[in-house]
Amino acid sequence: MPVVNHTSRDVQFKVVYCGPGMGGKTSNLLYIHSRLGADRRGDLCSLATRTDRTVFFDFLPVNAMEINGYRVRFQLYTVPGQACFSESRSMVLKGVDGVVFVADSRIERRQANIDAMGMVREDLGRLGYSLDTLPWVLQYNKRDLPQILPREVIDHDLGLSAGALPRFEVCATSGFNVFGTLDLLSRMILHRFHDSKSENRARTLLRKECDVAVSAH
Ligand SMILES: Nc1nc2c(ncn2[C@@H]2O[C@H](COP(=O)(O)OP(=O)(O)OP(=O)(O)O)[C@@H](O)[C@H]2O)c(=O)[nH]1
Ligand SMILES: [Mg+2]
Repeated sequence: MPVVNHTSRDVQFKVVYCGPGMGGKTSNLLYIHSRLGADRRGDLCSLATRTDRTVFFDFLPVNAMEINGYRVRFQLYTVPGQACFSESRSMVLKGVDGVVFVADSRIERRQANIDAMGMVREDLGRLGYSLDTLPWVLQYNKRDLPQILPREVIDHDLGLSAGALPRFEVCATSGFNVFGTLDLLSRMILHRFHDSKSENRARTLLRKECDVAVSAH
């Protein structure tokens, strides 16, 4: 659910990157942080172990645009992929407006993808959300590596039929399709916001501009 502040003229949407441990969630945020100028984003805040495993979340605020005096921001979070951090995931997912599921394309991570999708659905369900209604995008990450699963196998494993769900082949470390993912998801979130019944005033203000979303340039 977006946070709309009419006093500070601010609309904030929450985007959460989910998926298996070591799949590339933090790498997405690192790349976005490295490519946006300081006027377009805040500091990247990460809480990780010494081996760079996320234990609570990563957080990166991104300024998308200003419309009629309202600043639109996307708050990007990652959740830890490790099963033991379920509580962290639930806290971060509270109030989510859109999800990026970062699947790891490596053959040996096949079961990890399945488990992670199960956990995301469970974590969202506990909060009263569902991937059936939330805007979300699938990333097939690590497409630069040899020995990767065909996209169709990942789709099948995750229970996804051929359909309208947006999917991107990604290399999070080089940045391939990282902004493509965020740009599309932010458009989906803005369209949904426009169609929703709440926050009429901000909705009207954002209406004409909801095709302008997040890109690196
Ligand atoms: N070759 C390759 N390596 C990647 C890619 N994306 C991430 N990595 C590497 O995979 C490892 C894990 O990436 P992270 O971004 O830390 O993964 P994470 O999903 O945040 O992991 P957790 O915080 O443990 O849940 C790092 O060594 C990254 O450099 C990719 O597209 N290609
Ligand atoms: Mg991480």
